[in-house]
Amino acid sequence: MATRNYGLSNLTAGYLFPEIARRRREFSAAHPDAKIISLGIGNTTEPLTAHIDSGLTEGARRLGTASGYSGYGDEQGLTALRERIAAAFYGGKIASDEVFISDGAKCDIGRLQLLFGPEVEVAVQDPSYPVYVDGSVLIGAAGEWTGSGYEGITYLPCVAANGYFPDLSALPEDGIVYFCSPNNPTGAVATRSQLSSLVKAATEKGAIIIYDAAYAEYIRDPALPKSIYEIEGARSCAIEVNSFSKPIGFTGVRLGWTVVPKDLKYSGGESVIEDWNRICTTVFNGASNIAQYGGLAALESAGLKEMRELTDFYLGNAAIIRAALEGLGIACVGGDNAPYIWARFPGRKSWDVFAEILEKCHVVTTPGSGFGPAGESFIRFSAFGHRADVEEACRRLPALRP
Ligand code: PGU
Repeated sequence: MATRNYGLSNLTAGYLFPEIARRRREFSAAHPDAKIISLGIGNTTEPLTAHIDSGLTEGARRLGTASGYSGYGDEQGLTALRERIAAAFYGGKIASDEVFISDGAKCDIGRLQLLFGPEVEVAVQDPSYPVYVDGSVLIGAAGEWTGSGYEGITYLPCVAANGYFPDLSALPEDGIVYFCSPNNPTGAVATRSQLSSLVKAATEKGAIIIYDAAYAEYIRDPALPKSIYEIEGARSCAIEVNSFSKPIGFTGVRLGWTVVPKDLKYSGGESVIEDWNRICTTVFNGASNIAQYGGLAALESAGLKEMRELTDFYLGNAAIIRAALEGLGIACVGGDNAPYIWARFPGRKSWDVFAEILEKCHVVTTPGSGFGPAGESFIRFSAFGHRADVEEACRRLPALRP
């Protein structure tokens, strides 16, 4: 019999979000009348906006014509979309042939790990999106589970005491560091000077930054950077991953992109972009052409306006949730430049608070410990939801009072 990939058996539990869904189903089965509201997984809820929808439907219709049909396309994506992304988000800092279109940020995060292999040293913000650690475990780069984390992963605590920005002195030599801003789950956005210190530390240590900007379009403070490439020196130490999921509701449509600058080299001097091109052409066959037509529409002026309105809507939800929590005396951060609120329940276990909120309020949340050891005693509230559901969930939250 074929043997199992050790990385799979080395995972400590199921992936966080299916586990939450399982607990929700269990509760639902025991309480069939409960009207459960999900503020758990960050999944978009509002319909596609008109202009972007017309880009998608027009793209699909074109496939039904002799002149408009297309099959496999360039694995790197439509040239027009690569050009539009370079122009809309990177203001001259990135060339269109450094933009690789994908079927989403999560899928690219998985494939990016192929660049580095099992020997690479990995650092993550703690807490952070669980795919960085779980993906590292899968490729055998995480070492053994110690009971509170993986021995081969450098956890960089991002907590109130350090303003949710890590101490970078622990960054491993010649390793990789996953950095997400706005951060999932804390909602913290790194400032320009903080990102400059990250680029400086990575350059000094020979580390490559994998910068996840999936929530960049939620940034409202104009002083905060939306891309790592706004920082001098980032072209030679950073890869950036991004997505259409959260800004335009393409969580189900599936479309994202990754930027790999030509200046980026491994410690041995080899070109990273050439390897990324090799990976994309070998184990990826390009993003859906229909999705890419939707992406093109999103980056026209009408689409960009819709993107702003949609992200404003979810940020409106975030403000409602944060006000409700603070009204109950629960300390929280986030929600102003990100669609997540990070709420603190001192002295409690995250999964216990998760269970209490589900039982008393019939609201699904995400336990902070699922994002790393420093997430213990926190709960993440997602702002993705219909307005009426968010308001109803907030009306129920006072049941949490002891
Ligand atoms: N990057 C970050 C930081 C994310 O939070 C998410 C989704 C993604 C990437 C995924 O982007 P795609 O382009 O759609 O692949 N995070 C959600 C959904 C959970 C999940 O497993 O992806 C969340 O609730 O954290």
